[in-house]
Amino acid sequence: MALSWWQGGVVYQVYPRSFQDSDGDGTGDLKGTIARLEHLAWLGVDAVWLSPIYPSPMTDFGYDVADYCDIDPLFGTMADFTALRNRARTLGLKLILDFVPNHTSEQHVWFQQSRRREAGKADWYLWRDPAPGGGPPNNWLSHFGGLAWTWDPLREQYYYHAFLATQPDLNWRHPDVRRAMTDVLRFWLDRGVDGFRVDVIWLLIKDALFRDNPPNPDWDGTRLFESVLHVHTEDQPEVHDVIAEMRAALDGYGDRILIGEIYLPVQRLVTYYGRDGRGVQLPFNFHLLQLQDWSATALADLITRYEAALPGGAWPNWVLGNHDRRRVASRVGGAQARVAAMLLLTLRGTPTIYMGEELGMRDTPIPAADLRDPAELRQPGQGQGRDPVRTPFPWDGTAQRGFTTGTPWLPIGDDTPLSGQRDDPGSVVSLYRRLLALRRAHAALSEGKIESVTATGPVLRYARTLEGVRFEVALNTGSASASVEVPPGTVVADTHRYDHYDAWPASIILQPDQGIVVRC
Ligand code: TEU
Repeated sequence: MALSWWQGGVVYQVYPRSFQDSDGDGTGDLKGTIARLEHLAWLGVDAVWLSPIYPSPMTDFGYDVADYCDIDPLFGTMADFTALRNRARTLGLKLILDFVPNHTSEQHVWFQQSRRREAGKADWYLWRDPAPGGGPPNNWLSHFGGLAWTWDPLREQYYYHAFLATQPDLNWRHPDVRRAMTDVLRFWLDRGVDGFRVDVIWLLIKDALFRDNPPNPDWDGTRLFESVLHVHTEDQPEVHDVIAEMRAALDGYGDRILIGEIYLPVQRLVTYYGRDGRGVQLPFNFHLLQLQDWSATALADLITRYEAALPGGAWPNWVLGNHDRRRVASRVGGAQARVAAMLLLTLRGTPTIYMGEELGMRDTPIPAADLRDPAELRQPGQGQGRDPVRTPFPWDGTAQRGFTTGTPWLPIGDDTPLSGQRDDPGSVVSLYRRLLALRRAHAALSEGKIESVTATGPVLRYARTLEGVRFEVALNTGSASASVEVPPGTVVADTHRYDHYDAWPASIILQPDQGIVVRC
């Protein structure tokens, strides 16, 4: 079957603040990103997703949008955006923007009008009177700690914010809000954007009766946000109606996509493909990223459960990291990160690579004085901090790793820079390039079936097949060697070697943390 670009291709997430600075202010920008897009083409990915670049007070680093239809001066201008789009096209890269529809910045004109009950926007946000006995309307909590309600002395009501008080939630039950936000999609579609990663799409609709969330019986008493079960503030049935309206905005623009950010169990996650496939084409599958037990058994179970849960015609996807979660090399260790890369790039479905994964980047320790992330500053010591996963990309061995000529907005880690890996066939980036090239060369890997998913001791096995072509993948998730039986064939990828070699019919001994792909 002819795959769409977002099915056969590989997505690469750029966190623009940390990718490349062009003007020496220590923060990445669009001109810098343009200068580095060649890296993505060299690596062999097919689409670039940019975290938000819109005007923003940056209280949540751009996820507090003050104007959905412009570029923040920190990153550049609309002309820079156009240049970036054109450069991406020249390099054969699709362009995906981050769309942040759940909430705006409190500095957005819409919120200022709403708090003054002006311009028909009185109900564009979630305003409530105090509870009968005074205080917040209910017990809803912020992802970033504390209550999700803030009193506005001007309007003399509380407003709801799932995140910071500077990020008031829009009222997605209001048709004018939905209309305004689909206009935003068309604004960028008209300017050549190929798709959107939709921020917190599973949170868009809240309970119409504003009922208290029930207590979490398993709460361990640490993070307040986990003290309740968020049954009235996420995954509401009506959300699929508003997603279908978003999806409809893409109609008429050709092969454009929505990727939904959704942190839900598999059985709920797959409902976001929507009724009759009118949901998002790719509900982000974060289950590799969240897997606590990185073992062959747990991985085999996850792959099997996810594949079985997919509705007919739904296209899978896999992710190892993003700008909010610990880096995979820090979660599973540097050696296993190579195995994780082979897993990500040989599973069935669209992979998304988070910038720096291809270098084996680890979480960067951040001195307390340099912490920037409100998720950490408001919940200190609770493992919510994201600064360590957002540090600048190390391009070369110069003082600031080629990222900036100024002082970087976050400290730069000690990972081996690209310049130290490019020409080393045994490096992590060379492994990524080989695996990406293998995917691109063989439809069995980009679109083939996945079958025979098994775990034998520490070894995860599965096959990818299409029209008589078969690849066997064997991944040793353990720290001891393990023998595996593979059919006669050629090892075409190996986490520990970069040449092709014969796979004998007898058993192969996989070294600890070794993975192989055999063309049978
Ligand atoms: O993250 C939403 C989300 O999943 C939160 O739980 C997030 O993981 C947060 O880091 C919790 O500490 C999206 C964006 O990816 C994130 O960067 C934003 O801060 C957030 O929404 C608000 O827009």
